[in-house]
Amino acid sequence: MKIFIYSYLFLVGLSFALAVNVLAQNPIIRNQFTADPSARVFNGKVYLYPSHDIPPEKGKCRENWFCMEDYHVFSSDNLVEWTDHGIILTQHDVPWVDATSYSMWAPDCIDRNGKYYFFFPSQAKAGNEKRGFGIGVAISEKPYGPFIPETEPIDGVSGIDPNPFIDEDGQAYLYWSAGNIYVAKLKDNMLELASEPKVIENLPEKGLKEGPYLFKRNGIYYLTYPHVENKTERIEYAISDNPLGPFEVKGVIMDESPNCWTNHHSIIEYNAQWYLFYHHNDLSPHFDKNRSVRIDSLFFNEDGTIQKVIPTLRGVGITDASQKIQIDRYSAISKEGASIAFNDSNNTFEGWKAMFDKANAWLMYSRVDFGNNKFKSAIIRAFSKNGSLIQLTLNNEKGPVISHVKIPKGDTWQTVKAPVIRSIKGVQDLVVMLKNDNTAEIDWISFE
Ligand code: FUB
Repeated sequence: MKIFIYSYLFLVGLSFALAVNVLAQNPIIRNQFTADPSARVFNGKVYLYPSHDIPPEKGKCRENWFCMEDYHVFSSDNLVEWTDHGIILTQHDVPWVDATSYSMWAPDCIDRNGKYYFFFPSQAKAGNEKRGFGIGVAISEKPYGPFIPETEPIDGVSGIDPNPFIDEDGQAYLYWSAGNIYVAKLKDNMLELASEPKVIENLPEKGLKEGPYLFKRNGIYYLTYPHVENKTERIEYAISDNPLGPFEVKGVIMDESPNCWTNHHSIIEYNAQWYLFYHHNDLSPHFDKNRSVRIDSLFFNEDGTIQKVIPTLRGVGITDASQKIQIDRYSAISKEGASIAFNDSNNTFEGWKAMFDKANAWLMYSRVDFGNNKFKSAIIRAFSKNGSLIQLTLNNEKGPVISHVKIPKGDTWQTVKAPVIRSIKGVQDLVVMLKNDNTAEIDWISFE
């Protein structure tokens, strides 16, 4: 296979240059749009291979449609701090891809014999006999790239949303979608089909099905897929005792979500907990083709069926009390008087703030690690026109008070400090409550 040395050298440089840390709840990546998350555990770490949505520019992308030029990869060992390893592949690096199409849609990655195979769909160049969406493979020695693309897409496959799976006996399979969901065996080289593609039968007949993701647990093959049963996509699953089926539809993993037509997901087990990675348009509320990846925990029933996952803002993981605790990513909220809004609606990447406008309104943020009684002060970045009093408690709104923070009246944001008045140990839920009737806005809370 032809190797593109120049692309390789360029990507090596880029991978180092762009390695930065991002810290997040849901959505987990806050400095760019990310979608279609394929999460994988490689060498004890979680690697996330999402699509990279960008706002469609006139003359570049179709108006009001997906616009996707390249892929980044992210990694984490706690699901809270994510390292962006930079761009691993762009449409300009792939010989068969129409580099004016901005169609680098949902990818996935798998390892075999020390190599990482990155599967991605895109529009083939005009004149290519495999016009339309093809699925290509790019190979790397490392999970974070650089990835070297094959010169041609996989023969015999047309469609999107590739999902490779290797069974315990070493046989590899490729799932993908093109209205229906298809499967074929892959040869050991992971680059060619080893069987004729077949449509997976017994899935719902009506409504688009796409984004297949197959995993195996306790001998059961779970085929999970977004499906439009009503208006927008919801995530469903079917099970089988054979990766080629027949599958039996078992239920819904995540209901339709408001505002975002697509959902696309992956499911992994990491440190003895199962997680659902999925997307929503949190950072682009008025345009659902600019999406953001979220994570929530997923649980199985004893009989192997999957419990429905309710999307949360809080997401997963534990937040260190010395970090900026973004309480707008709350786990629970009072019935009245508390809400959230963007810090800057013209630049949603600035994140959110919590707003209180009624005495005793509160927000609860779960799983904050206070260590061993090491914090002496609470710090709040807040804004209050007429001055307000904020009370911090543990566990619930009536729980033990740990601090009272007086926010002086003012016309700008202020960072205010107040003493912690009791010993706090371990992982606790933090409750933030407004104690007077003046309004207050809070950007974040931290402890030192
Ligand atoms: O990201 C583009 C397309 O939207 C994906 O291929 C689908 O699964 C849907 O999420």
